[in-house]
Amino acid sequence: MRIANLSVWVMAGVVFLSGALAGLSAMAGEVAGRPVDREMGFQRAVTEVMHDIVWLDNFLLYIGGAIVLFVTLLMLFVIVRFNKRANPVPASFTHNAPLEIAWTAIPVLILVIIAIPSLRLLFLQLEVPEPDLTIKATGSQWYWTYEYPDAGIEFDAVMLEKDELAQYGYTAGDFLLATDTRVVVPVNAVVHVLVTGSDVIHSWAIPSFGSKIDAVPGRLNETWFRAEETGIFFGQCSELCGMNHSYMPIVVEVVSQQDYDAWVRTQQAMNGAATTTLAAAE
Ligand SMILES: [Cu+2]
Repeated sequence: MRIANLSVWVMAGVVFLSGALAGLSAMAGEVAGRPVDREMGFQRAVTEVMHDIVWLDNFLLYIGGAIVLFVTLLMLFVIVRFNKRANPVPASFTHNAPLEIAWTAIPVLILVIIAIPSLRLLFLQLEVPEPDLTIKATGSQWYWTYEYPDAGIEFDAVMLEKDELAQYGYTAGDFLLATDTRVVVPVNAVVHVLVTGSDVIHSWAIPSFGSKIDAVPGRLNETWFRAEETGIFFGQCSELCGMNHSYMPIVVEVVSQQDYDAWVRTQQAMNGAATTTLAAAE
């Protein structure tokens, strides 16, 4: 009777906690592309990879929760049922073949169940689909350089200081996330990102895209994303790279195809102007 009461309370507690956590992540899920005050879960996902990462995380949470609940109930049962007072003369057997087979086979089965979606996600992240657009991101102490090899565009993205934010259309809350230039990509396009470092190891990471790949000097890493909605998405260098590691954020602006084409033309005109000026100066 006492045990039954206890398990009801434990189960009520677990249900309450999971409800509260789900509520919190739903609350934080209104905004995509940036961290939010009191956020508990992930930033809202806008790519297939990130949707799958969130799903896998929840899936593992439920499996882990069920195991914790099971072990806790088992321990409580043993404490109450087999203490010295309740069970003064203990049994003396040492083996139980069916039980031993079960406690080996069931964990193996659980690991297999976890491995299937994990490997599926790993291959989804690592196998880059036919790209619509390729961008090269080079990490340097302490800014990122972006190249669009097909369009002949190249620029640096440097973090904005507090007093520069308004001038670039950002608010005070964007400090440490906003940069002077942005990576611009079309919505629903497969963007192939080549990532390298020029000095030390950096890491190009955008939480809402589920993209995170090390930028290693002398090595070309690759990742990809296909953003499902337009907007501005923030990320940060995610490999300790030195004194100003936290001052080299990443900004990706996802726009419509027409806006992207217009942006490319503007950038090409600016680059062209710069080249002409240089040539004139020589
Ligand atoms: Cu860095």
